[in-house]
Amino acid sequence: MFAMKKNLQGPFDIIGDIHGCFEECLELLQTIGYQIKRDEQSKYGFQVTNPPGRTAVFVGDLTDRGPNSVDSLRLVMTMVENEQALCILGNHEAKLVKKLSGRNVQVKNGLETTMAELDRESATFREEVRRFVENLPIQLVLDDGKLVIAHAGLPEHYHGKQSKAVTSHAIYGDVSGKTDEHGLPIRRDWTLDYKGQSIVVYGHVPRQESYLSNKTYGIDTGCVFGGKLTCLKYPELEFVDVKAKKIYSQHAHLQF
Ligand SMILES: [Mn+2]
Repeated sequence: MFAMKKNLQGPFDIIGDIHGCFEECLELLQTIGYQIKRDEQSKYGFQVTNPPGRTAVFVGDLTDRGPNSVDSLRLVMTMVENEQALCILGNHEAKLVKKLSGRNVQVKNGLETTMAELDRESATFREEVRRFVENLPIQLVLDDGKLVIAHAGLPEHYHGKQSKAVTSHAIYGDVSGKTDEHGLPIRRDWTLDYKGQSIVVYGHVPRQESYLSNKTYGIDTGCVFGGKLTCLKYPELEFVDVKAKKIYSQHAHLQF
């Protein structure tokens, strides 16, 4: 699915890959002015008040590896349902929807933590998650086209386009199918020859620090690996981050 929301002009608070780091997500949102309460009466268990005029945007990979994927889902589902946030599809959601649809996927690379949590939830909630994830767009074109958001980023010729190649790049990045000695995919840095006018914001590639390259902003700062969770404020283009409370998962290359 694809979402053209050029008329939405922000301001936005774009949040990097959560991967089940619910506590850090809560702390980050509260730091930037969101009020969040647990509320048993509301559909997904939370009540959120945004700072005036602002909309949150989640870049995908909400779940897997971290300690609390279910509350991460409940919070984001609340905010999306109430039009307080937008969320796009990450590769971990792409796999989750396959699993929840009964397709044969390998339950590894963190999916085992999410499935263990979801197995303790009701069948109704699992179905709500499946439907939520199934409907996530793969790219967002916002603010008259001045801002493009995709989980793994997108080169200019894919902005506002729809095809298998666009979907693949948006979810997995510029991958060759080759893996390194740790079994991690080898990706080309597509941002190096980006010459577009639009600002592109993405997650997916965990780094020690957020990464600005030719008007593209990589904001996955490896929270689940013990790094931090980062927000990029738009149009201010200011970063706000909170440190991970612990190392939840080991990354083969990254040390924090
Ligand atoms: Mn990812």
